[in-house]
Amino acid sequence: SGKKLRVLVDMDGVLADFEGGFLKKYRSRYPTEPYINLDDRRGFWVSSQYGRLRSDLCEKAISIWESKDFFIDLDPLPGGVKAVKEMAEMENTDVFICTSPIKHYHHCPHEKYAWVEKHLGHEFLEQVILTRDKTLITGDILIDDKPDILGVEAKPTWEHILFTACHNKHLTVNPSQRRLNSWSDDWRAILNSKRQ
Ligand code: DGP
Repeated sequence: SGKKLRVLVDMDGVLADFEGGFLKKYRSRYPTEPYINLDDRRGFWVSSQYGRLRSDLCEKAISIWESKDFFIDLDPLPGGVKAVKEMAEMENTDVFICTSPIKHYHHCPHEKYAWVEKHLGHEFLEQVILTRDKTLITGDILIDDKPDILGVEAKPTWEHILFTACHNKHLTVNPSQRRLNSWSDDWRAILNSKRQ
């Protein structure tokens, strides 16, 4: 009964393994440079933490995700593709992939569509929302690993569900903020809690 539930699902760090893909390509391109193990990642911005390690590593980190094939080569995170496909099949449920492309646009937007087509299927391209400001998008839930999702809209319609990632697992968030620890966690219960 009631209105359809609208679920917004982030891509990098939620469906696609940005952190793992980054570290693998960084170490392969810069085998003699220091790096940060995923267990030691702190803060959303990879380039900021690399810049604190050594200032020139900031731009070396950026060079990785600005390279061709970075985004298309990202592995799916465990259970994400299956969960999103199941969600899309649920009654009274609309699912959208809501992702912010990097501003170096030469490869990223194209490869994000290609990733969705490859892993979720051609029909799922209909569900893709590329935006740098997720507060403008209306929905009931936004599943995203970024702790602070800000934009021009001060009161977004969605409830942000923090998806646990290497960079946010140690964060003590606002006690009212709900988490999804992985795709093995009970995402169905979170969706059902928002239904009328
Ligand atoms: P989203 O997960 O949709 O909020 O998109 C954020 C994008 O930014 C995603 O592709 C990961 C990427 N990203 C991670 N760390 C950095 C960084 O230090 N600098 C920049 N420019 N982008 C980053």
